[in-house]
Amino acid sequence: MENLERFEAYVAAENKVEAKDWMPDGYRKTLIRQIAQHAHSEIVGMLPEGNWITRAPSLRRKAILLAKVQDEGGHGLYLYSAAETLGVDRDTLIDELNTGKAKYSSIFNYPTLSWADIGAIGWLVDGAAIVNQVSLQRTSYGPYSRAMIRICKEESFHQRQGYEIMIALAKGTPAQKQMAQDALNRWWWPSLMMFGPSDKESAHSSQNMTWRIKRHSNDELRQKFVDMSVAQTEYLGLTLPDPHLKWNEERGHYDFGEIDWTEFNEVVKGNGPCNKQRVATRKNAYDNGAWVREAAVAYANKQSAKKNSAAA
Ligand code: BYC
Repeated sequence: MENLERFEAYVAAENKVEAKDWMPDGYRKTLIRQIAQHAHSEIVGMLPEGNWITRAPSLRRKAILLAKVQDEGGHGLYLYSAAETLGVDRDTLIDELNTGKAKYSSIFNYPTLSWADIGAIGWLVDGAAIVNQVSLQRTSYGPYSRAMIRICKEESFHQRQGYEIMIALAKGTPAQKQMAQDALNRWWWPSLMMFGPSDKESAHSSQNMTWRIKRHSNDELRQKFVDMSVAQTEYLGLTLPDPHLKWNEERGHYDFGEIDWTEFNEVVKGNGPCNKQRVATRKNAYDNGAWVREAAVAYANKQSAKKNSAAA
């Protein structure tokens, strides 16, 4: 049996591929692409929320938001480590992000204009991320799958903290309810875009589903997210900004309006409201942190020199 055939039978039987196993070049390449984009999304995802840490409305809210943003940094680290097991080094990946070559999720190129946006991000953005990532826990590449299991545990806490903010606002004063509705209006459509292009347009889905990297298509996951969000919105007493949203008895799902794919493509190409600001902020943070990296390397070198001279 050829390597490729054996590999495909192995993943089709729900076995996990590990770093040292033989894998097709295309499998390695697409995994590096997806995991790196995911890692970048986690650390760029810290920025819109980080914007509100100093302005959180109470100490409790500030402590929770700080913990959440720190979790995203941790998710980035798990994912960069998973990518490194495939033979790419972290400096290369970070360089691609800092020079604007790498992709990361479109969602993080929108601004956070009010405190309600922090609620909407937790509820919708982390909510959409969970729908996608729960399915990725069963991805065929072992290190990615294990990172996903840890990440999903934290994401569900993130989703609940966002929904709790939305409850407080939606059940608060009329002005607070209006803030919540405004945030929902602005974040709903970009959240649906997180699942990627429609199945007809998705370049990687078919191959990656055969290799069990992706377990569900972009449209399947998007539909699942829409279906679960409707009842959550009703509970809040808010309205989803989609006049075409309607239960379809025959399909057993909600029908919904067309996504603005022109907007999606522009944001992915780098022309969203905050793309330039996000990349510049990451690059500054990296440049300003150079002394920390140098100090850490110098310390590690000193420790190993000490060990070597003690052994000699
Ligand atoms: N934004 O063939 P397709 C999070 C790109 S959550 C930008 O369907 P694939 C977080 C795609 O990369 C967000 N680009 O691709 C949550 C491809 O470009 P290239 C991160 C997008 O890979 C809360 C092209 O379009 N989650 O981190 O089969 C707080 C064609 O697409 C987007 C993940 O990354 C987009 N929305 O499917 C903090 C989950 N959608 O590479 C952080 C892991 C598509 O050919 N990733 N593109 O140039 C995935 O599950 C899949 O990569 C996707 C796309 C479903 C996103």
